[in-house]
Amino acid sequence: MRANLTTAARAAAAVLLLVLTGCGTAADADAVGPPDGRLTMGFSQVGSESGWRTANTKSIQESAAAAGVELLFSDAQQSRDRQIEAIRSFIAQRVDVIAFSPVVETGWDPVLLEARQAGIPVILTDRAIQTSDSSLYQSFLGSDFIEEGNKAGTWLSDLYNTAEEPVSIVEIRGTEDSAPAIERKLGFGAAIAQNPNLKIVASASGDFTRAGGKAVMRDFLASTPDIDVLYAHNDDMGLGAIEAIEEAGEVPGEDIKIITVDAVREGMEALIDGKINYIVECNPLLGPQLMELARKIVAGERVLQRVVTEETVFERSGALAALPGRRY
Ligand code: GYE
Repeated sequence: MRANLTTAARAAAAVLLLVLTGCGTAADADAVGPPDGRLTMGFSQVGSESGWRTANTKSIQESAAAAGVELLFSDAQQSRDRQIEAIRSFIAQRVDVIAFSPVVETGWDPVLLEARQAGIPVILTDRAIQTSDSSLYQSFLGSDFIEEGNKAGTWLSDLYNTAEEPVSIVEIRGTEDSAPAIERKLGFGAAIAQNPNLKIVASASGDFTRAGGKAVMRDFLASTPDIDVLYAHNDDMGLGAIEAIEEAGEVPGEDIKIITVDAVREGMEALIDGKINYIVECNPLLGPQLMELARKIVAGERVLQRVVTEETVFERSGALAALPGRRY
């Protein structure tokens, strides 16, 4: 269904969702806050695969400390099974609230039911899940990945709007079955469909890591003639691909135009150096909003079931102006 929704329809659906489910509160009647006043949060992180993730982890840890939240932090190294184990252990420790960034979209209902049965509210951060029962979590805080993909594709369509020849695009996707990989692909595909010259000629997953991006790009360069554009679902994979492109004797940013997502420091530096041409920002600094949501939920206050983070896009001039003030 997601694939067929227009932006307007999605916006309307989001408003409806807020009206219908904006009453998410803690899962059981006695959830009126921790007895000692100090809130304990179990947080299951995806891993440490990228610069974005490093900045996200730091934001969550620093915000917990600043908010006086006791944080039980667990790194799942990109494994759903390890995340489920971590969530079970948070339930066993009777934390006040569980937050997690789901590595993939599916497979969460059983453990979320266990959390509900234990009366522990759950917040999703960063990545969404597919579930038949969205009341299994109280709120989802994170980016609109379809919109991010759309921004990338729209920029490219405009860049080649007078092209008369086919433009060959290769795509390096994020982790298989993860929300950002699925949705960044969808949003990009919808936007480039406006320009019939733009064609994705190869697409593979680089698992959001630099090594993965490099390996995939090496394969593309060996198997796919005349690549014009690389669209990488994050900066790290783009940076790995740049190494492969340079090793093959081509000039990144010139021979092959490069678009990435995230806008972490090293990505922005490559944009300033002309090796990346365009970056769609994805904001990792979710910590302060997460702590605020947790506090409200545990206190039994109403929260929105969807909180979308604000983001922008960068070309070289914007990166030059923004980089000195950036924290990651
Ligand atoms: O873009 C990527 C990371 O889920 C938004 O995960 C996150 C993505 C981010 O590995 O760098």
